[in-house]
Amino acid sequence: MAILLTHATIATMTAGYGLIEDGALVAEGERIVWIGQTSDIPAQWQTLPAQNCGGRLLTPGLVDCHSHIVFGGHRAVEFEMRLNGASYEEVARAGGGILSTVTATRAASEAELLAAALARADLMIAAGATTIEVKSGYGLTVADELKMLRVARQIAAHRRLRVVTTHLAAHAIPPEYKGRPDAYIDEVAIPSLHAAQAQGLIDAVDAFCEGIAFSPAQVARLFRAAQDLGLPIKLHAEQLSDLKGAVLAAGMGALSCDHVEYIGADGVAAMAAAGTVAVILPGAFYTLRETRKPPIEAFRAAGVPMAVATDFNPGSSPVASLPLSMNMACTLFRMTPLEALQGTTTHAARALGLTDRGTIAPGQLADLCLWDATHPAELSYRIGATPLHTRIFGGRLDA
Ligand code: DI6
Ligand code: FE
Repeated sequence: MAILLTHATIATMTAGYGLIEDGALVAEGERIVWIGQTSDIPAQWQTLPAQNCGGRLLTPGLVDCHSHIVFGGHRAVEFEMRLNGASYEEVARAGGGILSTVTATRAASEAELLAAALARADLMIAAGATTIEVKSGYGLTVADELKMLRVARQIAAHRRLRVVTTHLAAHAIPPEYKGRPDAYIDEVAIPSLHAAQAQGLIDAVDAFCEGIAFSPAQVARLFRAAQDLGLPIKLHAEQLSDLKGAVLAAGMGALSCDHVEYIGADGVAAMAAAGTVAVILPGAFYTLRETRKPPIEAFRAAGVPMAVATDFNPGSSPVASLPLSMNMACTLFRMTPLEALQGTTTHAARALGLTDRGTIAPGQLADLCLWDATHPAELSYRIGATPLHTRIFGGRLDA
């Protein structure tokens, strides 16, 4: 099956926006086979029934490279606690936070988790996502981490969405391992990693390197086990303090370091040297009313590619929308609308180690978004309204 789109303003996202005015695109099967000017469509495709885009903006389908959408329950009560003055760390230390979601996730059946995750995936799709990353990390036993990962793997069978899964057993220390994080790494994190890889459930390995979670030495041990299995690594680094997780992760060749509000100059330099992507998560910054911003100017100056993601999770970032995250990245962090769109297309794909999406070019997957917009900056500019007109997934328009 082939499709022909005509009269689109195409942001190819190759070299800046890479705008093509009055552009046209042909996809055959899942792939883009031609792009150019509407006036230059090669004869072999001129007879295809054309979808006239009426000048609308066509971008790559958005890529959300950091989410935690498989979980039980919600955390609205904790939201209230924090508004009454408790910090995220205080809530976590009081047994709330991530651990309350762990209790709800352990109690939920696979079918319940899947139904809830699909409802969240629908929100992401409605805001323009065509690829999402989904992490485990609310099970914290071997069996419950595997349960979460099986659910994450099932999402793509039920929705027109590509899903990349990440093992995040090293997300928090469960009550039964309180004060024994090393034992948790040895008895749960590493065994669940081996089992998940053996069952084909994971594409990458992540950890939370923080005072309330795991030390760089513990993370390094897990990452060595990941690399022995041939899996790429990434890290929740420097979200609340500077433990030098980014120096560690970049030094081991990580795909990305995420959050990075508290990163130092050494971390930025290590990421630049390794080509590690900085994943900017303004939804968590906003929700936690953080004040320390990621060093956007330093990343820019060092040439560290920046991605923008939702971090969709029940505690620190209950947001499904990439365009809203782009708006926050611009308004809160002074990223430019071009950087924000690169952050949810080409750089987000790179953060997942993927080169077949995130730009519009022949050979790329025909995952695209057509927007009720004419300039790419409109995607970052609007607040709360998603101007998505039509999503194209694998060369087929959404119904
Ligand atoms: N940092 C975050 O922002 C999420 N995980 C993490 O390590 C929060 C997860 C949660 O609060 O449930
Ligand atoms: Fe996260």
